[in-house]
Amino acid sequence: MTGLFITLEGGEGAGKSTQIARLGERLRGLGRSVVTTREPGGSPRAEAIRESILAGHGKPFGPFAEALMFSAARLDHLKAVIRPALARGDIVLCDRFADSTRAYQGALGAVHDDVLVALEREVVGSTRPDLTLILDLPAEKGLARAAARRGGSASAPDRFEAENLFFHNKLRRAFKLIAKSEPDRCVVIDADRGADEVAEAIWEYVERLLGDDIKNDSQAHEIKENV
Ligand code: Z5A
Repeated sequence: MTGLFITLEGGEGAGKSTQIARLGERLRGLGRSVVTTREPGGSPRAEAIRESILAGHGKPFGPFAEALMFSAARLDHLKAVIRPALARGDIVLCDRFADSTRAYQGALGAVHDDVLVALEREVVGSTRPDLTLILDLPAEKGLARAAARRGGSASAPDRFEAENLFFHNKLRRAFKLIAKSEPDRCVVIDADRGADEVAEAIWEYVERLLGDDIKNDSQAHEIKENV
């Protein structure tokens, strides 16, 4: 058994955290070891960088500096969490990864492609996702969901939630372009429907990725449960 690396991407409030929790539960129910994690963050040092970025401390330095901050967090996250988990044969489910740098700092921040490609090569190396699920939703709906979750005006939007609708529509297009450019790795999931339906659509792709592996695991798990 080898580890598998699955990432979820998309705009604000698309449902990534919701779906990662569900997918993790489903896979664990089949007896698989699952690590659910997120970016920026996922390790203590990367979480410290997350706090700083989302508080907007990187913004005055510009998108390139922010790309470096996300990359520094990613370096630690990969070393401390993702690579050890994959080496153990676990399934790693990660809420955002390098495609978010491509979309936010690249397409929106206008950091040049060549720079981001070089950065990604250095930071990510060969630890590329096996599958990337891009949750797609009209920007207005995602922002409304994120606002509802914050509870109206109870807490302020973070650094990126505070951007305008133009930004979020452009973001949506950027993720679709990434999916188009790497169709073997990426799939676009319609996230504008109930959470159960989204979960089923995601499961179809995950099941396909796991192939016979999951069928064998599932049977072995049933046998173990029944003895
Ligand atoms: N960023 C970057 O610029 N560069 C990078 O390299 C990386 C990240 C890695 C991290 O924020 C920010 O960093 C992010 C990009 C940037 N921008 N922002 N903001 P974050 O991790 O705090 O936030 P997020 O990644 O955007 O996630 P989110 O806003 O928490 O949304 P979500 O995880 O996709 O959605 P959710 O929490 O699962 O759902 C949102 C609400 O909708 C919640 O109340 C749910 O109960 C509800 N929900 C979920 N699914 C449904 C369905 N299907 N129907 C109805 N309601 C639903």
